[in-house]
Amino acid sequence: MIITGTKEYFKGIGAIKFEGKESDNPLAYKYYDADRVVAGKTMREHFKFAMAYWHTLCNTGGDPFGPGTKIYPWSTNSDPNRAAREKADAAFEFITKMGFDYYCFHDFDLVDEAPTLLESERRIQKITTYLAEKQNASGVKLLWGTANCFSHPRYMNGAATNPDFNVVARAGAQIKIALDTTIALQGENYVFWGGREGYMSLLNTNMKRELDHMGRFLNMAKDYARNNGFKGNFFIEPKPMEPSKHQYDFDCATVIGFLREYDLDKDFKINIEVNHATLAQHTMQHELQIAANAGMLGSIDANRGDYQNGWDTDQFPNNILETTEAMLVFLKAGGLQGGGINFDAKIRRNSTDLEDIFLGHIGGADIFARALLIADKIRSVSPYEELLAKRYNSFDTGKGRAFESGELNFKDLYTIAQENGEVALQSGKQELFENIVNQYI
Ligand code: XLS
Ligand code: NI
Ligand code: NI
Repeated sequence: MIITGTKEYFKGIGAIKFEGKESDNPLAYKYYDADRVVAGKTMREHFKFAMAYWHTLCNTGGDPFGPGTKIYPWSTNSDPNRAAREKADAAFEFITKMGFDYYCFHDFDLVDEAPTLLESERRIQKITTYLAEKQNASGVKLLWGTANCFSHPRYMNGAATNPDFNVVARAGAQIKIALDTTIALQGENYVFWGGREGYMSLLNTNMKRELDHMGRFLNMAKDYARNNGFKGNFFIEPKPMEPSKHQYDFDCATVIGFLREYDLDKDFKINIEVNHATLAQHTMQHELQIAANAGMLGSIDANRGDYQNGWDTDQFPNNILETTEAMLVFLKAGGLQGGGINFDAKIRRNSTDLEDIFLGHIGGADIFARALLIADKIRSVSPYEELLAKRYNSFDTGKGRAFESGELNFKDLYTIAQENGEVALQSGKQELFENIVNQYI
């Protein structure tokens, strides 16, 4: 059901429907068929597609070389509380027209930050009440909430890792309010992306102390939320750099080590973003696999980077090969734990039609749907899984099996190798694996 406010913002665009790949209608899904069952679940259940408030409703396209190019018809009101309600109306109109079930936000995406903490809290409480009504009316849910502890100048040296305790306390207050908001809106998860938790120069940084502070801070946040009824997951979103030169949540492997060191691994999982993976010199599928290995594959921020220029360009996903390889890991891991697919992506600065916001999201949903169908086929009808298992079958029986179950000692390896003589080469068959993927695309 489409939910508009008093004003319809996306006039002329109705519900986006599945029409199949033969359709020429740009405002229709070609592959995302929400109720189609793939590998035992509907596409809707697999993905839990979410709209990101910040890119979709707040970002007007400014870059270091010029101001925003988009004039959005919502949030032009000079009263911040009214502007927030208009933005929420636009948000729910968009989400329900897309047929998505979820959204995500930072605290100050919802409403502009006020001059004082108290006034900010009041503004957030007001818009929270309004959002709760919109959620009830539409059935749309909050996938995750978070706090923007990186834009305001006070956080220039970090939030939880700031060398000044007073800034750490301020970040704590802000995150307490963001947690209250997430709990009030029955948010299913809460995200920490440490935009400025890191450093610009190690010369002026006590790294050990800053990491200890972050560990303590996250434990305090977790305890507060748990004591106030939050049952969902906490996610850390790794990113190696930008805006800091070096960020502490560098990549999945680093985050897992951190969570285990500070005793947070039972409550925290990982929110993995495509463009952050590539900034860390990894593929998305590598990051998903690392998280899955640790049982921490929580959620996905879907976008894509630019393979020529490198930075966090947050473009809508459209790389079928990359997404198919990601979906192979996704399916094998049994999907996401608590999270969903949040489009942390923005249309280009020169994409200035309101329709472009729809086109970006439709393309993103379609690429995931298509990749899921392909990955499911590869796994269920091609020889892929069998070929992969075959590479390891020397561990399934005999000495290999004894090794895996810990029944051999190091000297046993020596004896076995002496008896074997030179080993025969086993081809890795990479080209065959690649051809199978291509065949099913
Ligand atoms: C920025 C991050 C941010 C998080 C939420 O690079 O992706 O948008 O997802 O704070
Ligand atoms: Ni993100
Ligand atoms: Ni990002």
